[in-house]
Amino acid sequence: MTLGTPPYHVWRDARLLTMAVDRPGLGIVEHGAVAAREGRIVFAGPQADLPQALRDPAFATDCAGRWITPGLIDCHTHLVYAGNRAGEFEQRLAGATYEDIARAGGGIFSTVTATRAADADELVRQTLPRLRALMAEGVTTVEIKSGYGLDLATEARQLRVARRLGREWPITVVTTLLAAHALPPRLADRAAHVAAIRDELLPAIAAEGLADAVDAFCEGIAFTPEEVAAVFAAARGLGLKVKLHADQLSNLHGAALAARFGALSADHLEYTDADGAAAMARAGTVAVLLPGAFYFIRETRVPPVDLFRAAGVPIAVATDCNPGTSPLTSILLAMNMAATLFRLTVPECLAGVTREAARALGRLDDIGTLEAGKRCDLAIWDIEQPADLVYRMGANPLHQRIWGGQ
Ligand code: DI6
Ligand code: FE
Repeated sequence: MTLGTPPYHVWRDARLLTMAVDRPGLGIVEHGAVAAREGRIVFAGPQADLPQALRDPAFATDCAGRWITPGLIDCHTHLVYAGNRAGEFEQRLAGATYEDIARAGGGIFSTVTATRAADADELVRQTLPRLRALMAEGVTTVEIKSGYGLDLATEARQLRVARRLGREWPITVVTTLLAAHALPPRLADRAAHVAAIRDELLPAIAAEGLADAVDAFCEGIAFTPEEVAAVFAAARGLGLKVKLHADQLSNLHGAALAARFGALSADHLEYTDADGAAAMARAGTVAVLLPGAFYFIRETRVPPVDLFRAAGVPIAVATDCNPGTSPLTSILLAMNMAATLFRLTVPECLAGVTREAARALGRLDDIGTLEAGKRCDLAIWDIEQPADLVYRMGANPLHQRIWGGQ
């Protein structure tokens, strides 16, 4: 079939934020059109350049000047879990810190207990409202981590549920194993636990094809850089990409550690120093900023955005949706927070939830920009200008969401 052979579909009379790598800034096209066939973009650009073969009005939608962006990408979430930590939120309001609660056996462990007790259907039931909230704001790809099981059976169940959500709902799900998220309470032998993750859990998850990447939490209250390195070496040995919760609460040089393993991304990064930023730039590791967690735990140290800019580190923005430190299911609010709290520019915020988020998932060849050859994942917006998407709080101007051309 040639380019224009029906069935194809054209969204015309639109304004495009193509986010294309080879265009300046946001890659704006004022009088634009996007055409798709078999779920792929075959044309995105000025309407005047639309090939004759794609001009049949029977296959066109008039967008009436609305803006089209690539479908949004939330590249860091812990969406699949059971239970509720609102009580812990109240404890923190009364003065307890996140670390106090974690050391007292609460925090992550209360979610682990609830998640271990929930079967797959129950996990789906509890996760769906969060997934729907993201989809309602134009999210077409979401990364979902495990990390609330800590044992093989539960980590595998979380990842199977994540994969199932991707099969049953019109959204692309990318999965990440986060077995090295927390050390189980009353752990007798720390070294044996890390060895079990490395030698048993990881190979089993990889053999079932449940994880697209491996993550870890490198922190004083979690895993040491040496322990993370052991897990990462095993992951790389199994052909899995890595990413890291790095330098969130202190500087354990997690950014540089992630870079050393060629990580897709290093995430949080409030305490990252210049050496860490330089190492990330050399490795092409994306900085994933998570302003929801920064806000929710009332962190005061902001990630070194100027260092990332100066070093040329790509910057993405995500919700970090999780029950303990970022109960946030709005990617639009995450952009507003990244601008307000971290001083990202509007183009940086928009790139952070499209092109750079795709890069953070290792999927830039498939999603993240409006360019011929990519999946036709679109968000169509009732806005006057791109800044409206970042500026508002609590508004949802999504007009329509297209996933794989549908
Ligand atoms: N960093 C975080 O902010 C979350 N996990 C992590 O590694 C917190 C997870 C939780 O408290 O449930
Ligand atoms: Fe996280």
